[in-house]
Amino acid sequence: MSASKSYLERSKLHSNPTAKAFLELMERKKSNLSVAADLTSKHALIELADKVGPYICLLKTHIDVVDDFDQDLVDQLTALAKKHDFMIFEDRKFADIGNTVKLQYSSGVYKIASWSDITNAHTVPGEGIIQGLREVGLPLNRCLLLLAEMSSAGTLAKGDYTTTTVELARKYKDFVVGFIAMQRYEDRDGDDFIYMTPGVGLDQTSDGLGQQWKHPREVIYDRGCDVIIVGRGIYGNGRDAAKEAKRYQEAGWNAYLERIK
Ligand code: 6AU
Repeated sequence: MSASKSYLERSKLHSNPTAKAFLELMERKKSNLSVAADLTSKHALIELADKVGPYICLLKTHIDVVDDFDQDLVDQLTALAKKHDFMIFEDRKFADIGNTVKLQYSSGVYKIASWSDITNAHTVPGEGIIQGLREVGLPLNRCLLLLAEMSSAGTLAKGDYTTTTVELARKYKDFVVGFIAMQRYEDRDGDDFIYMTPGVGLDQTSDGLGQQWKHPREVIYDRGCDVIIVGRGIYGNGRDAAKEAKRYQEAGWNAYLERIK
């Protein structure tokens, strides 16, 4: 079972080069924390990335909410990724037919494929969405997460939808390296997917808009997921982001050590 192995052991056997590098990075940095940097100004986003950089394995962006987006923002974020040793995940949640997502991933204002190591997609359109993204992403050594479940109340991503999404991931293992999920699924035929879980908070359980927050230990230890994705728990309500990031890093890492013991 991949859940009981260390990130380092898993990295040695992983066939996707980006997933391999990501698992190595997690072990090297002792971090399974991804910060969801949902900020609308370039300056604030860069400042947050620099503050939390030492504690994270992955910076998650919603680049289309930034009012003053420009190429310099991308250049600065990629420089910070080098400086602090983290990867970048643009949480684009692609959801269209293969041909359209190819254009959305490669082109337009954001040119996501040119800078984002990891991105994600819904499987509503069927496997064409994976094929389209894969044509763009694979030659650039990018990789994809599928949204198998969501953290929000009343989500429709459950049951057969989740099961079929996992089947699709198995079919395109060279490009699909994991899931946005609320729990780890059973491994089959040497599966080693990376499970990233949003909806994580130490101090609050909901936001009044459907988001549901769980404790890092519940996510990593009880539910067997690999990465905690934390947004407002770290930068919300005027919090000291560096201090909070350290707190979440420790909570996530201790739960992981307990799991692989
Ligand atoms: O910690 P929060 O609630 O401030 O931020 C959670 C982040 C947001 C959401 O867009 C994202 O996680 N998210 C996702 C992702 C990562 O795909 C899926 C989901 O089901 N729930 C969720 O909150 O940036």
